[in-house]
Amino acid sequence: AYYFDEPSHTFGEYLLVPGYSSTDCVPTNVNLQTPLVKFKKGEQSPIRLNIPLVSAIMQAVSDDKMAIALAREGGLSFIYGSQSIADEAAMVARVKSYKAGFVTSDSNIKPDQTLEDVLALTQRTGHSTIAVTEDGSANGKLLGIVTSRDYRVSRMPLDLKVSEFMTKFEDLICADETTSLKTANDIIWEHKLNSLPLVDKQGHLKYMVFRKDYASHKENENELLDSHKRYMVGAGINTRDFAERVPALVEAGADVLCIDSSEGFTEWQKITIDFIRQKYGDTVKVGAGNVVDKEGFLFLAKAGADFVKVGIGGGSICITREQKGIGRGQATALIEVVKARDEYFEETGVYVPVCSDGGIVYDYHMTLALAMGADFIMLGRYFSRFDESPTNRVMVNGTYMKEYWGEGSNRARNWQRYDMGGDKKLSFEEGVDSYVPYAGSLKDNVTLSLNKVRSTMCNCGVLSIPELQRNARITLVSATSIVEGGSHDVVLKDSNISGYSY
Ligand code: MZP
Repeated sequence: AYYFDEPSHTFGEYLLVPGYSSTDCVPTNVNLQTPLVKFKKGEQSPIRLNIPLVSAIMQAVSDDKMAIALAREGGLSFIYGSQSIADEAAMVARVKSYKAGFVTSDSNIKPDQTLEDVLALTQRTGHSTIAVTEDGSANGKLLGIVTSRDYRVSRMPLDLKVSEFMTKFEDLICADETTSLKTANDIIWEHKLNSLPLVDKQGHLKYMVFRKDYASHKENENELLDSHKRYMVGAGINTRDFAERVPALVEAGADVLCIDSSEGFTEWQKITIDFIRQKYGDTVKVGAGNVVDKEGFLFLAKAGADFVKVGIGGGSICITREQKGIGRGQATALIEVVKARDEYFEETGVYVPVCSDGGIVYDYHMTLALAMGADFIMLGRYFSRFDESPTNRVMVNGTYMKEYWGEGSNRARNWQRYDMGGDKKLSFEEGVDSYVPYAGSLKDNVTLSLNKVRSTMCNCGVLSIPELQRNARITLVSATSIVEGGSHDVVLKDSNISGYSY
């Protein structure tokens, strides 16, 4: 047998050591954009995320509702594949048909009209206001009508800094459904929006007003000004029925696919990728995994994967390590795969993004995963706790919980995920059925978690994920210093107050 020199470690055994922070290092300046699929040196990834979070390919996590909520925040969901092809394709189609635009309050506007239609109409009729509805449809709950008192805003120069823009907020008056007049700022905070659209005299979308703590990067701004685009969505596939499933998902409009498997270093994955390349060339993007070492990464990168997912046995509901004795500490697996990705990039000029999948317990684990080189992070338990996850909210011993079960549990029976070419059934369980504490809305939680990530990045003196990957300084910690990291040697007055976020 071959013995690895080092024991394998988890995220909880590492800490980041702060670096020099200049006065520019403030959380609002942090850019969390990241590539999702492979690209050549000097080029940009054809699909990028505004935040480095994707939701797990699981029945208890990623349906169309979750996908819309997460896409709104700039991340992406992979709709679960352990359902019929027709049902999965229908979920994808529902996300794609959801319009992320804004509509006017004009009664001539029909629910199925696009933002372009609306703008054309406002141009013709000379409307000066735009209504913002909760779901972007004409029937949606009216959040507010934005107008400018004398259209002064349309004369503001485009290069105006967001901070300066904010001071001019009082010029903008808005009416909500109660028709009382409010400032744009009031509406933004009241409805927890990231931004509001502002229109010029002709009804053209001219500016976005951002929340004070919202990243003010030009790229973000531009992307939001194209915001009538449809939401992006991914979908899980397996190595058995890909010849039927892939065409249905592509037809439904999936932006990216991912082979969902507990073990990705297999010929089955290559056969699946080959099928996609033969049928669609590079136009259909597909990630592969999961792997935990250099060999696994190189195999999938050479097979043509658009990204590679890392992680075996670290998921919160996973008992693969107990059942089969395979796996590797998530941090060690990630560090080795990232090294292989960087060497592969040096040799071939092709950058294959790496996704760290599973095992995130504290918010700081997200920052650590990114610092260790992950381009984005897949989370199951984290998202399952929110209103938007597909599962029931139940009361257990006086506390609200959400159900969360593994794909390898008897409840999900996703045998294709654990398939090694045998019978079409789950031979034994590799996952559990569980509860997780209910945590409220996705938006509130993601905002809080990413505020922590941005803040830590500033402590490390970096303003982007690539900078974090290059400059982070990471230390292993001893078991004793892990104890030192929590509150210790005091009697807590309120047991809810601790470093533990969920
Ligand atoms: P976590 O975010 O809950 O820690 O982990 C989620 C990840 O666990 C998923 O993305 C998937 O890779 C993995 N998973 C899903 N089901 C099982 C199982 O039943 C599992 N064993 O390990």
